[in-house]
Amino acid sequence: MEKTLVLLKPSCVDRGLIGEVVNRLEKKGLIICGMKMIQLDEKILREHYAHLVDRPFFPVLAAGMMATPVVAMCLKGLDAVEVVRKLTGSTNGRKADPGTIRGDLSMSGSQNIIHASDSPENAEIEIKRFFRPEEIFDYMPAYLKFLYSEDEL
Ligand code: IDP
Ligand code: MG
Repeated sequence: MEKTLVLLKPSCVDRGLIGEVVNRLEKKGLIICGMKMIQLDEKILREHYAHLVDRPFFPVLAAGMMATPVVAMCLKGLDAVEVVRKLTGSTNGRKADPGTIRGDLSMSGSQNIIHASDSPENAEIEIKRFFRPEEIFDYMPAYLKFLYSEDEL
């Protein structure tokens, strides 16, 4: 089953929205296979946001991501990467569709609640960036046969 990496950003943690976002992901049927709170630093953020390091907003982004600890989650499901990106919504909370996490919970293009891997390849890299192998738990929930039909599994 495909895995993806989510970070609940300081905008989520500080505003007391961890439960709200975890609830949405759980209710959708994503299986939580790793979850922990961590304090990010400049080094890991330069790696994680390598595609943005040269952008003028990077210092503000990095400071925002270090403002509180974040919650890192590894989620599992069929097409988990695409499903979580859809639940997440587009980058700017003011433009994200209502019904999405960002569209419902954020007013910002930077303080936008959640990070979600954008491809299965990046998900693998990002899961390794934030979790040691022994922190990922590959169990299957008892309700699996009610979450998917037999021919999907
Ligand atoms: P994504 O989170 O929707 O995948 P990316 O382009 O990968 O968007 O950007 C990573 C993060 O960098 C965004 O979630 C947001 O927090 C921040 N960011 C992206 N573009 C801007 C911008 O133009 N201004 C300020 N922050 C930005
Ligand atoms: Mg991205």
